[in-house]
Amino acid sequence: MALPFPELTAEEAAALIDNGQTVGFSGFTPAGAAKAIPRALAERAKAEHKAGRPFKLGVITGASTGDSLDGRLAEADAVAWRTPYQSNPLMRKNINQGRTRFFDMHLSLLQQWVRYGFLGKLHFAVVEASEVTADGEITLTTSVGATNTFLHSAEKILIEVNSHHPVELYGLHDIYEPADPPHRREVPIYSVRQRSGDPVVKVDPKRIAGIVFTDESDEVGGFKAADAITRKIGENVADFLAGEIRLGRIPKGFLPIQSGVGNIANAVLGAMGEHPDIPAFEMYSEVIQDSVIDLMESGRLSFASGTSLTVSPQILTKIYQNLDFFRRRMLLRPQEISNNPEVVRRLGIISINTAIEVDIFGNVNSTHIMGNDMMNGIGGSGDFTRNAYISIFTCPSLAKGGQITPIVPLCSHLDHSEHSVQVVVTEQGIADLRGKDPLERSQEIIEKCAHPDFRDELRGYSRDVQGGHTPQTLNRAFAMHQRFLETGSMHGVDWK
Ligand code: 0RQ
Repeated sequence: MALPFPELTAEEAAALIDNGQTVGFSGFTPAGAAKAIPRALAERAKAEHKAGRPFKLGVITGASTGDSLDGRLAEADAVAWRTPYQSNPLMRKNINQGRTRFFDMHLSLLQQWVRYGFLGKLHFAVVEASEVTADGEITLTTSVGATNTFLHSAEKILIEVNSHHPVELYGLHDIYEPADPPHRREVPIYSVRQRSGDPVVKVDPKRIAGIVFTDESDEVGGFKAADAITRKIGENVADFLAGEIRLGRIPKGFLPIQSGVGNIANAVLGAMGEHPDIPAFEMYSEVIQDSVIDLMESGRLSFASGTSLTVSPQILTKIYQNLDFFRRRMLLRPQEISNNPEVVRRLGIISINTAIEVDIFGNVNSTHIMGNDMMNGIGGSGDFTRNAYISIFTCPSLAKGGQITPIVPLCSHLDHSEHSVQVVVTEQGIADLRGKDPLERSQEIIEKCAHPDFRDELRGYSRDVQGGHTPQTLNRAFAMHQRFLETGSMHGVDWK
């Protein structure tokens, strides 16, 4: 039956959106991101700019997206402001050069901020779907992210119905949107596998301004194979967790895992899958990535709850060919539920995220390079870290060809404070910070996690400090960063 909505080209859809408006796009990582309409918006922006007219939008998504969204819009300089997370090189450049205002948000807060009106009026929701019905029931594709809230809050809706994704995706999603205070109740999730919502997002069909039919795959890149460093970091995390089971500090049946994105996270999951003392486990996380699927097939991972299925195209094909098998082992929730602090604390989730810098007292910088430049954003790392059963941060002990130590005297930007960070792991070893005061923490981190080439320099930093609770010297705290900015290396600081 033909749908009662205008069928538009991407260009016609883009023409409905005006300069200065705010758009909520589907997409959490490139998974499930709108593609055709943002590309057309970028072309529109270029044409408007050429004609001497302004054209910039407020852009909200679930998290990062792919080239068609962040890449093209950044290239066209079409983004006035952006939240909550991005990882595209062109978008990053615009942010760091001041062309796009970016505010970095905990991902679990985004949906309620949109509902509360903290981000102003949401003019359009532009979302990808695998199916939409005449009465406004929308089945999403490879992510939920914040899409259900965009659909509920926007004045008008544009939908890319993407036939690359089978309509059999119905049932993969669990859409639960909490009431807002003062009416909010507890989130009714008491186990990783529990469903508490609907398989579809329901909207008033009158708000659907048009549909664009497409057929294109997600723009998810592959992962680098684990190298010796990432493999060793993974093994150290797995050894630490196996030790905690042995000591009776983690239940024998294990607890759900949250794992960040990227190559280290992939290697950590791989090492956990191979460890003989870690039982088959569950994930309550944000992103379901390639390594998760491998572990599911080998029986090492029994269930994964996330908000996006961020897998490479060949893995997605495999999932679609065997959807019954995978649907019994995974589900996708909105990001305010996948990252919900209440649920993280209740389920006892073990969080594992990656740091750019860790200081010798256990503070973590996840977002900034040398204090100034934004990398990607805090993402979900804070949602999980602050509320985890055990919070772990990983990083290599050297960066930039050995000229930088990610273990520093004081972080050049703070995302996770010493109060939330419990364990730090590099390829050198494991620093367990629980129950340790600042002096003990600094010794633990330097001796177990720092690279041997930098240990003496780091020891030198607090050597002469007398008294006080935290051995910190304010006028020398950034001497290693300063040295790098002046010479291209953190080596050679004279502490006198
Ligand atoms: O630079 O790309 O120019 O080589 O930073 O570092 O080692 O490739 O690590 O890709 O895993 O990213 C923290 C950014 C790590 C990521 C971060 C340079 C390094 C390289 C990237 P190049 P790697 P990864 C929940 C979890 C925040 C969000 C989060 C992230 C580049 O994990 O965005 O945790 N996390 N989400 O060379 C200067 C240092 C450096 C440094 C590394 N100390 N100084 N440069 N680099 N350390 C999931 C979601 O929220 C989606």
